Amino acid sequence: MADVTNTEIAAALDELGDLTELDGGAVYRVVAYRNAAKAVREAPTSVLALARENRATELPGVGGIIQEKIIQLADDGAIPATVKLRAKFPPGVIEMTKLPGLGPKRVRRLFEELGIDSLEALKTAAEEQRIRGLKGFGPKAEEAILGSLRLAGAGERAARVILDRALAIADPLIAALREHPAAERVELAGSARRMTDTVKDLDVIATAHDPLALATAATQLDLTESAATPTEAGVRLRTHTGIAVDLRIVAPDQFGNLLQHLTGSKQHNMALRDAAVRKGLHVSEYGVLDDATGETHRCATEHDVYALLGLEYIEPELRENRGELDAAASHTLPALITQQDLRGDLHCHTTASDGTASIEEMATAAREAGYEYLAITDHSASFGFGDEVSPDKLRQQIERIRATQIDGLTLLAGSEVNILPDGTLDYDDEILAELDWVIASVHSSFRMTSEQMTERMVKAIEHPLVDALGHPSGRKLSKRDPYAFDLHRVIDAAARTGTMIEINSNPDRRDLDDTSARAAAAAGVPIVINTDSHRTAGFAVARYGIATARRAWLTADQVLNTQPWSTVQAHRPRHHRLGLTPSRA
Ligand code: DGT
Ligand code: CA
Ligand code: CA
Ligand code: ZN
Repeated sequence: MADVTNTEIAAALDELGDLTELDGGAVYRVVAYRNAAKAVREAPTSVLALARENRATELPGVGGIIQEKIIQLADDGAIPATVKLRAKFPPGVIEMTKLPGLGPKRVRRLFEELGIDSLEALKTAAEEQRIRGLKGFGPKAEEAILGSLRLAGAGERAARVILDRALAIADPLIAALREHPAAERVELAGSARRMTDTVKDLDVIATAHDPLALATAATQLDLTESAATPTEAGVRLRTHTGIAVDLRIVAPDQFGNLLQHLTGSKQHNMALRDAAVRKGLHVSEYGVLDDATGETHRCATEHDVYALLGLEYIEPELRENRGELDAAASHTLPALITQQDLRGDLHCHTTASDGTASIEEMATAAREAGYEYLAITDHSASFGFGDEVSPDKLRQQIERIRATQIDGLTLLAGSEVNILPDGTLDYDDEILAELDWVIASVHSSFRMTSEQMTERMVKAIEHPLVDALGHPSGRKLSKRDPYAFDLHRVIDAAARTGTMIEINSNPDRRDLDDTSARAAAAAGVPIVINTDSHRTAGFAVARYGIATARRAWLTADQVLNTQPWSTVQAHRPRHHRLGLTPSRA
C-alpha cells in the first residue's frame, strides 16, 4: 500500500506515541512522535513523496528515524515498532486509550493497578465505583468514563457498512437461503437493493412453503453469529462480520407489497403513500386498500403495486424521492445505464506505480471483463513515486504499452497526473501530448480553503491536455470526508471546456457521488465510469460505479465510455482546443 496519505501517516505516528506512552517509554520519544504527527498532518504536500526523496526531515520534528518509519508504513503497511507494541498489550487496553478523555497514562494505571483490560471491565469497574479509590481518579472521573463509553457505543451502533462488504455477506446469504428446500422466493430489499454507498443492516424478503423451517435454517448458517428466536414471520440475526440481517417471510400473494415496502427508501414510501391517498388508496406492507370499495389488493409483484397506483415500475436505485414518482406518473423515467453498456475503462494502475499487476495482466483481465479498450494510467511523480515515474520512465512505459498486443483490446497509454496545489500538473505538456489519455486528480494538500481548492481544480480542468478529472471530491467513505470545493464551479468549468468527469467505481470512493453526478450530467458534462483498478480483480468494482450512475439517473448516452474509443478520442478536449488529429487510430 504505497498510497499512504498524510492523514494516515499522522494517525500511525499518533498511535505509536500512544503505545509508547502506554509502554512507559521515555517522554521525549512520546513527544517526538506526537510532534511529528502534527507536522505531517499540517504538511501541504505528500509527506510520503518527501520521504521517498529523503526530504521528510525538512518537516519540523521529523528526523531520519521517523522518516524511515514512514517508508516502512508505506511499503509494509505497518510500522514494525507499532506491531511489536500492539502485541504487548491486550487489545482491550489499547481500545481504552482511544476513549476520549482517558489517555495512555491513565489507562496504564487502570490496567496495572486494577487489572482492567477491556471496555467491559472498565464499565463494570466504574459502575461498581472501584475506580474512585485510585489516586487522581474521583467520582467525577468515573462519571466521565461512563459518559465516553456511552458515546463510543453509540458511535459503533451508528457505524454503517460500505456496500461491497455488505454485499459480500448478502450475496452468499441469499444464495444459501434460496438453496433451502423450504424456500420459494428470496430477494434482497432495503438500502442494499437500492445500492446506497453504505448500509445500516440487510433486509431480506422471502416466501416459503415452510416459513418456520426457512427462518430456523437462517439461524444455523455458517455466516450467522447469533440470532433471535425464529418465527413464521422471519428472524433477525447477526452475522460474524457484525452486520445485522432482517429476514421477513411473507405469503406469496403479498410478496410484492412487502418487497416494495422494505426496499424503501422511507422517503420514497412516504411520498408514495401521500400520492396514493390523493387517489383514495392506502399503501401498506400488506396491500393496497381502495377507499371506494373497501377492498385490499394484495400484490405478488412490485410491478402490480406501482401499476395499481398508476405508476411505471421504478428501479430500486431511483427510490429516494428525488422526482421518480412524477417521472413514473408521466412515463418519463430514464432508461438507466447497465454494466453491459460499458465498453472501456480509462483509469487503472500497474506495477509502474502502486498497482500489483503488469500491463499485460491488467489488459488481459480487462478483456476478460468484456472491455474493448483500457487506458493504463499510473501515478505521476509527485504522488510519491519520484524517479520511478519520471518523464523518461513514462516514455519507456508508453513504449511498453504500445508494444503490448491483446486480441480484441485497444490499449491506451495514459497517466493519472497529480494536480499540484497551484493547479499545475506534474508532467510537462510535451510528454502529456504524447499520451492517448490524461486523467488529473488531487492526491495531496486536501486542507485548502474551498476557494483555493476550486481554483486549483478549475485550472486543471482548463488545461487543454487534461481529458478527465479523476475522483473529484477525494472522499473515502471509511476514512476521509470530501475536501471543500465548489461543485458547481467545477461542473461549469468542465461543461465549458468539454472535460470529462469521472465516477470512480471503487466502493470506498464512489466519487462523484450520485447527486453530484446527476448535476454534472444535467449540465452537459460528459461522464466516464472507471474502476481505478490496482489489481486484475479490480475490474469487478464497475458494479459500484454503475450503481452510482443509476442512482444519478444516468442513461448510457450520458456516459462516454459506453462508446467506442474512437468516439471518446474525438471528445477529448485537446481534440477541440488544440486542433490535434488523433494520435492513434
Ligand atoms: P439502512 O439504514 O441502510 O438500513 O436503510 P434502509 O432503507 O434499508 O432502512 P431500514 O433497514 O431501516 O428499513 C428498511 C425499509 O423499511 C426502508 O427502506 C423503508 C421501510 N421503512 C422503515 N421505516 C419506515 C417508516 O418509518 N416509514 C415507511 N413508510 N417505511 C419505512
Ligand atoms: Ca436496511
Ligand atoms: Ca432493517
Ligand atoms: Zn487517484
